[in-house]
Amino acid sequence: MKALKHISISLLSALAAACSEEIPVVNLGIDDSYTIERMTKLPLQPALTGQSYCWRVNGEQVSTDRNYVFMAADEGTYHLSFEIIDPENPMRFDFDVRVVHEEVEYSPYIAKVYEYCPAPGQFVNVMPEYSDGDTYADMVRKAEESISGTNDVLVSLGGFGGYITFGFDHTVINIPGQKDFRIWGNAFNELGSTNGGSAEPGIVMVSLDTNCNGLPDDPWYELAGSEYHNPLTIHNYLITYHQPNPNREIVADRTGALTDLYYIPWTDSEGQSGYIAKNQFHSQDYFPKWLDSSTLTFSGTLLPPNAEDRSGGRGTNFFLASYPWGYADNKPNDEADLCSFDIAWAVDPAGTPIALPGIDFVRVYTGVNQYCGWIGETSTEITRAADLHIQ
Ligand SMILES: [Ca+2]
Ligand SMILES: [Ca+2]
Ligand SMILES: [Ca+2]
Repeated sequence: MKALKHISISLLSALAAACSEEIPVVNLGIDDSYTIERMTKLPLQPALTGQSYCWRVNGEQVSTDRNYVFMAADEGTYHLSFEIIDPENPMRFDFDVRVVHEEVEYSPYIAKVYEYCPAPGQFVNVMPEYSDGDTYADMVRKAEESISGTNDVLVSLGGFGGYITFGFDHTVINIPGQKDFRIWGNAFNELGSTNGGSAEPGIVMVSLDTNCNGLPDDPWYELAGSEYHNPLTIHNYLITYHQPNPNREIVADRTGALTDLYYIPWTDSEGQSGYIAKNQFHSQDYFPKWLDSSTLTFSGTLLPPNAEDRSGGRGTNFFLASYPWGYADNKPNDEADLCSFDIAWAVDPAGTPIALPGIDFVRVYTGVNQYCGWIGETSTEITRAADLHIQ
C-alpha cells in the first residue's frame, strides 16, 4: 500500500515535469487562432511585457504598441505576429485570424444615435419635435428615429457647437486611399451657382471604440477639412449660450421679420458676445426645452463665416458659400464625393494626423457662429449617413 502510493506520486511528478516542458509557465494571453466577423474589432492584450513591441499583419508592421485591435473589411485568413523586443525575455508569437462574413447582414446606414445636444436655434424643439415631459433620452431616441436607416428626416444641430453622435452596427474600416463614409444634409446651390447658396458646414469628428465597451467614451479626432489650416479658422473656440432673460425688453427689427432681437444671449472665448434672435417664422422656444440648466457651453473648431449679404446690407438676401471639401451639410447631396469623408483626414488636438484603422462613432457639430438676418442663425442639419464599404 505504501509502495503503491509512492509510485503514484512519482508518476504524477514525472507527468508534471513532461507537461511543463511543452506548456509555457506564463500564458501570453493570445490564442493560436481566432475567427471573427468582418468589420468587427479583435482586441489583443498580451499578458507579457518587454522593452518594445511589434505587431505585423501578413508581414507588414501595423503597430508598436503593447495592445493592438485587429479589424478587417475583407474576408479571408490573416497571419499575425506579435514580437516582444527585450534583452532579457524576447519572444515572437505567430497566429491566424480568420475573418468571415457576418451572420446577420450589416446595414450601411446609421444604427444608433448616442448623443443629441443641439445649441439654441430656430429649428430646436421642432426637428426633432419636443413634447411636454420629454427627457434627454427621449430626444436622443427621436433623433435616432429621424436619421437612422433610410428614414431621412432632418435633425437640426442649432447654432455653433450643437452636435449629434451616431454609429453603425459594425466598425467603419479606414480603407487606404478611399473615402469611408458619407453624410447627407440639406445644403443646396443657388440657381446658377456651383459653390453654394445654402451651405451650413458642420465639422465631422470620429472615434474608435478603443476600450471596446460600446460607448463613445474614447478619444475623438477632428477630420481636417479644407479650412483646417485657414488662418481665419479658430481652434479651441468656446461659446456659452444663456437662457432668455424673462425681463428683457422685446425688440423687433424694422422689417418685422425678427420679432425678438435680444432673445438668446451668447458670449465666447474671443471676448465677443451677441444674440440669437427669434424670427416670425419660428415662434417656439429656441433653447432646448428638455434641459433645465441656465447656460449651455460648446467648444470646437470655429470656421470663418461663409455668408455674404447680397442685399446691400439690408439683411434680406444671404448667400452661404460652400467650403471646398470636408464638411457635412456643405455640398448638395447629389455631389456624393464631396459629401463623403476619409478617416485618414483625422488629426489629434495638436493637428497631427493620426492613423485610425477604423471608427465606431461619428460626431457632427455646427461649425460657424453666424447670424443671417431673416434666415436666422446658421445651423447644420443632417438626415442620413452611410458606410461606403457596405454595398
Ligand atoms: Ca480611408
Ligand atoms: Ca468606448
Ligand atoms: Ca442646412
